[in-house]
Amino acid sequence: MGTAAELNEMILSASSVVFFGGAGVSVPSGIPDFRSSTGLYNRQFRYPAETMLSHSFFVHHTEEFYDFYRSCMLYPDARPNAAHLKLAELEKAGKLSAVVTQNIDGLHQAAGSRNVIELHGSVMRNYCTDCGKPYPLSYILETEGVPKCEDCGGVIKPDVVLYEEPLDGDTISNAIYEISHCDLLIVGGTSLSVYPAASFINYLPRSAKLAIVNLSATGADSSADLVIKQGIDSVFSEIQI
Ligand code: CNA
Repeated sequence: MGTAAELNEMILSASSVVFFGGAGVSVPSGIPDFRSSTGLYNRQFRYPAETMLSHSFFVHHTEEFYDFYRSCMLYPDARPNAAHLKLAELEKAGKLSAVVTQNIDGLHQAAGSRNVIELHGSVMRNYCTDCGKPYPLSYILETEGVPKCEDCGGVIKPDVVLYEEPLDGDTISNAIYEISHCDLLIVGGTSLSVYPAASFINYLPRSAKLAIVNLSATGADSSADLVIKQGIDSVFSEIQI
């Protein structure tokens, strides 16, 4: 099994690193992932979590969507952990060109990362589905039931990609551009089971290296140059540049 020291060597030898991450990155910050034993998909709700996070559920059961969303998807007190902070440091040092994330929690930006490509949107942004007026996360937290637009009364929707919804085209292009121009891709805290996001790592050039930091096995382990099955925060806290 790979070690943080080996990852450190790979980072030092690389000239352009991209990080591709998922919910596991924020688990040490206290935000549950989906597919771990403690994840949301293993908890009992009236409807399956995947159903409640679908576009049709948002449209037809908006009140229940917001019950689930406020209680299980919003963590306003969560703070960046060692992984978020080290990635921001690597970018500042000119080593890392982008963080491509499936996360919606805004913790990479809170840690200081600038080029964050959010494949699935962000809970920080919300908008009126009728007039488009933007609303901050605080508006969702301060209101009860279905949040409505102050100007037109329209239903407000989080700028989060729900199941059945397409990913934004420019965001896909940016992610693919960054991955296809790096010489080291670090994949971390993701089961690589949500598509199309997981397929973007296939744009990594053949000459580039692939490192995976994930507690459980992923479908890309066999093609990786390094696989570390440890907590992502402890691995990144050992990286020194
Ligand atoms: P997932 O399918 O739940 O997989 C998470 C992976 O992280 C699993 O393979 C775990 O083994 C691994 N993992 C958990 N804890 C750690 C840790 N401390 N160190 C290393 N690895 C760990 O989540 P994915 O991101 O792969 O799936 C994509 C979904 C999850 C996206 O659509 C996200 O929007 C969604 N999601 C995001 C958040 C968030 O923004 N923080 C939280 C929950 C779900």
